[in-house]
Amino acid sequence: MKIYTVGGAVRDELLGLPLADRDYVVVGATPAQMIELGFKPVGKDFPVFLHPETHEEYALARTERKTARGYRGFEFHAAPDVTLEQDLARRDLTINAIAKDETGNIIDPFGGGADLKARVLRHVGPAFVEDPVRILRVARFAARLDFAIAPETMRLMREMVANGEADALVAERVWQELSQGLMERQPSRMFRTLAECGALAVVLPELAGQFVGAAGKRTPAALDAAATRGLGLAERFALSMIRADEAAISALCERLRLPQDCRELALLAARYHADIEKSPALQADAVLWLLQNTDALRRPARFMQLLAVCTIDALDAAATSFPAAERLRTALNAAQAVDAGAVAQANREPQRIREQVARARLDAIRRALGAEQSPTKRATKKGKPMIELYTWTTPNGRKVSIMLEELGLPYRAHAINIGQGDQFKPDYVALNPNAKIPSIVDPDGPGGKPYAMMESGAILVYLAGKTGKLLPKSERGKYDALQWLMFQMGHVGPMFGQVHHFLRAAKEPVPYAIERYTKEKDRLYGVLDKRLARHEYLADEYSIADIATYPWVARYEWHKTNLTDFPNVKRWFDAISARPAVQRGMKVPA
Ligand SMILES: N[C@@H](CCC(=O)N[C@@H](CS)C(=O)NCC(=O)O)C(=O)O
Repeated sequence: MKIYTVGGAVRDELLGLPLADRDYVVVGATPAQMIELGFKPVGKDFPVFLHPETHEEYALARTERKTARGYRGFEFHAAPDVTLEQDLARRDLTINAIAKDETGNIIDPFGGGADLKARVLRHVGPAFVEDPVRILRVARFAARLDFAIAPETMRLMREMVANGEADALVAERVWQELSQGLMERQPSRMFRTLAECGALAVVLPELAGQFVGAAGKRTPAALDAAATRGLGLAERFALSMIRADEAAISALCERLRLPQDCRELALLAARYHADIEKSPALQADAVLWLLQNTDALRRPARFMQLLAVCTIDALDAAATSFPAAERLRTALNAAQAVDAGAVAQANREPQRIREQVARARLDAIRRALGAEQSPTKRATKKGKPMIELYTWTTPNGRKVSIMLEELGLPYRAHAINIGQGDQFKPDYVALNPNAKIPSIVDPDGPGGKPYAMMESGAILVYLAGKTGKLLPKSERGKYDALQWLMFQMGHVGPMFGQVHHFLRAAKEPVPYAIERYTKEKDRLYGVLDKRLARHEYLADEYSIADIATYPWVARYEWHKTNLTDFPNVKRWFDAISARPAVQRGMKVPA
């Protein structure tokens, strides 16, 4: 019986790298002999034993025969007559097929030593194509060692992809290799190698877009910078998909069964990195909004990970400071320092506790960030273009003032008193052919030219498009929001409006109309309540659908609704009422 050290331990020793686990091959032994020597059998598919004292792995020399597609489709043959060379021949790369005997002699039948010197990853033999995991392993070794890939090996990898061999890769093996590769010194090399052989588009199609075009320059550099700075796996994975669609991130996480922390951070980074990057320009209320939406107050450690991801994304490896992260850390510290328990105790109206805590946090952030002026004033000083809003103290008007406040866009409100007939004046009808409020004029409209708009729903969609905010970024989320926005425009607004008219403004009581529209209004509350029982907001995240619906529900006393009859609507209503921007928007025009 002869024992050899093999694989990574020999390779790394020759490279002068620190030693990880040692693996051994035993030639000329039977399982019974191993057990007699006190080794513990552990291999399920082929004979592997643990040393009785060191617990290191000792495998009997074996050969392999391909029997089916995929990395499981092998039959093993282990017997005392299998030679060391035969065992080494079944390995993937020459640099992994070097052995060392007990006296320190190197056995290198495939030229692994020369390839180590030349810094080349080269396959051992034609059997390489039999295991698709090898494509991922080569890519991972490229990330680890920064070796070139031998052209003949790259050719084989391309053939494997073209033959559909890579389709047989199972999820857990993909993530196992991907996660190890991400933690290597130069993760970008893994993705470049996979892209070069065509495997990226097949095995990780959701990621492929991140390594071409403009993203293709930024993502690899950011990943390598993350490695230089020693960031963790969740951060590196988030960086690899930071510019991907949220639906693509979810699909990849689902398919490869990624750990929750990786999934959560990747989704947060994709959704909020642009806001975080722009955050130095945000007012205190928008900063609080950002902290709340990223759940920073409850999960500060995860928020720090998010800031680390955004910092790397915004910088190249050499730069050291990212003021946005500094400012958000300051804001988070200030908000965390607010004693929510004390605020709650000092409050006589329990239903207002959330609002009061939010206000206390806002004040703390404002103080910590230094006194800030309102967006309107700031913009005026700097001479930025201002949106003109023509509105009145009604739900349709308030949708737009809330939206403008949420966005922090500079605007000027003009009161169009619809009770006095201002909406019919020719100047106004020139802006809004339907003679209703609200309307806006954006001096910096499409193509940089002034643009006038009517219809509150369309205005909300326009402002969301202009700023990239308050309309979910995922395809699904966007259409969810648009459905509920249309539901508000087509049902909630018109029907609640009829109830208000017949209960408060009709020249004579019309019981039939009151009954008809009240019933319909209650039915609509039921629809909203059901939706909100399963979703925090109408489209999962706070959006223009909520902004459109909120001011109509805020008139619950006008249409004689007891919100406690619709507990989910009430929960949603209270949450939105606590938003400082909503409170400001509801007071426009003053
Ligand atoms: N669908 C329009 C409805 C606008 C609308 O009905 N506005 C009402 C105030 S909430 C109005 O201007 N009423 C004056 C009138 O009818 O003469 C929108 O959402 O913008």
